[in-house]
Amino acid sequence: MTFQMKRLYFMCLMVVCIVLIGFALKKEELTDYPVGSMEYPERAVTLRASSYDLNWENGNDDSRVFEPGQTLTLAELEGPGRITHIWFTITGIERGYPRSTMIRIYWDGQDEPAVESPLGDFFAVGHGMSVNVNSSRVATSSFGRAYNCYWMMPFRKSARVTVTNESKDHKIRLYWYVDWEKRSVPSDVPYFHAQYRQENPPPQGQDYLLADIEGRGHYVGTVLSVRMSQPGWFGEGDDRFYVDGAETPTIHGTGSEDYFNDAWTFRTVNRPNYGVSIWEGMNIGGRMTAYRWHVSDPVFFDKSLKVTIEHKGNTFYEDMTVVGGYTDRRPDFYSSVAFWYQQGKAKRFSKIPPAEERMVPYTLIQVDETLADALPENVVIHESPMFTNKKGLLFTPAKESDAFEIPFEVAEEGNYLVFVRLWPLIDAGTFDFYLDGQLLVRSEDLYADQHFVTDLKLGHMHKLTKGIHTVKAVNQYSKRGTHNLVVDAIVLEPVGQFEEKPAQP
Ligand SMILES: [Ca+2]
Ligand SMILES: [Ca+2]
Repeated sequence: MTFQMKRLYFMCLMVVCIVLIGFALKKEELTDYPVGSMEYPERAVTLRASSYDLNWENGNDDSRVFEPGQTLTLAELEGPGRITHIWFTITGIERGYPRSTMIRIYWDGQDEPAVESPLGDFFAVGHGMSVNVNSSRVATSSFGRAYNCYWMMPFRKSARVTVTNESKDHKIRLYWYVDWEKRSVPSDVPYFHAQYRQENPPPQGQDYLLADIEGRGHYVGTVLSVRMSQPGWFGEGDDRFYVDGAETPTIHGTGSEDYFNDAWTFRTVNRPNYGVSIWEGMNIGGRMTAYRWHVSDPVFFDKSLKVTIEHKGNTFYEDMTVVGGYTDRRPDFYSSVAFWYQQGKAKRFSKIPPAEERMVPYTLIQVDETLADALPENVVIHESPMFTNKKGLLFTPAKESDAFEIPFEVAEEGNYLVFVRLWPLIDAGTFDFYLDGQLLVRSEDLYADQHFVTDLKLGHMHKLTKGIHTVKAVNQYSKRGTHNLVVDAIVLEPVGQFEEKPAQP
């Protein structure tokens, strides 16, 4: 071999080596592509815990029934990994079941839950109500009966998701998905937390406490519900964030609706990172729920974080003159869920009250029982598991303007909200509703192709004397030709007293 040939041979060898190394590098790039985007996500094993029928090839029993007081584990996951999505649908008969049903999530075998909230409030709907929400982190649809959660929840060793039916008398039925990924998770990962608390009413002279956190992490969201016990406005309240033990607020807000990113009181609105799922106005007994996700603007803390909101506003005397323009004397019912990520085990700042204390006390008057021996013309008892006592009243008017009078007894004189608990159906008609002869709801079309019993609120506060009162439903023209009315019960919810106006000097 000549020297030139040797040199050529060596050069060829070099070229082959470079090409091979190039291929090797290229192959490496193909299997280890960039992280953090939809097109090139970091690889993981995708898994799901769901309520599917274990006899999945031949069965369709895809839900589980929870007896009163029963806790079921929906998912028991072995990490490391992260929960990426949770979906539920639920059927419950009890009035307010989204508040008597609790969700709890435990990380890494801890005996205390990092997430602990009534199901409805966790999904930005307070008061035990069911409404639709359309946000980036939680969304509900199907009249509030489909619940979706998109908070990312990493864990190192294990995750356990439970639901408890804290109703005393009623079963619930639940379908669920817990979607998750088995993947690597950094050793110092902060864990997702959510904690419910309430005060009825919050103390005078102190802000309402949303969160009192110790540790290192970042705050990512608030759900606040208020049920007004006086007419007027509760929401002059500033939001205040005290970072790492600061004695004065590190971050100051200007008012309740301002913190929830709206303006000049509330109205229902759905946005990705803020919204108002419930707003019933400034009337006595009016209910509100708002949410605010700090997704693009988390509040970081190294040692601790306290989050509060003022509960000051104005109140009216009975003659609608203003008691005070900036007072925290209002006896409103406040409840909230704080959402944050933090490393390690969180300090608890709340004890969950029993289910009955999470709702304003109410009385269900089962008119199918009180009227059973004296049913009016065109009214029959209608039996169905949809009703709170498995019975209701079915009124079938013979013609337009036929009326159904429903007498009910008030045991104690007081101020009340009055609801008719009814079942909208495909053969339901349109009705005017009166209380003691006063027209309060006009032309309510009760047609629905969905199956759930719900509350119809009759006006606002009513002063009711002890004794018999009457709800009257008057049939209106229905272009569909359907006329039925199905009533489960009359609901009485007490509301506060007006403040006494001082005598003029
Ligand atoms: Ca203010
Ligand atoms: Ca009933």
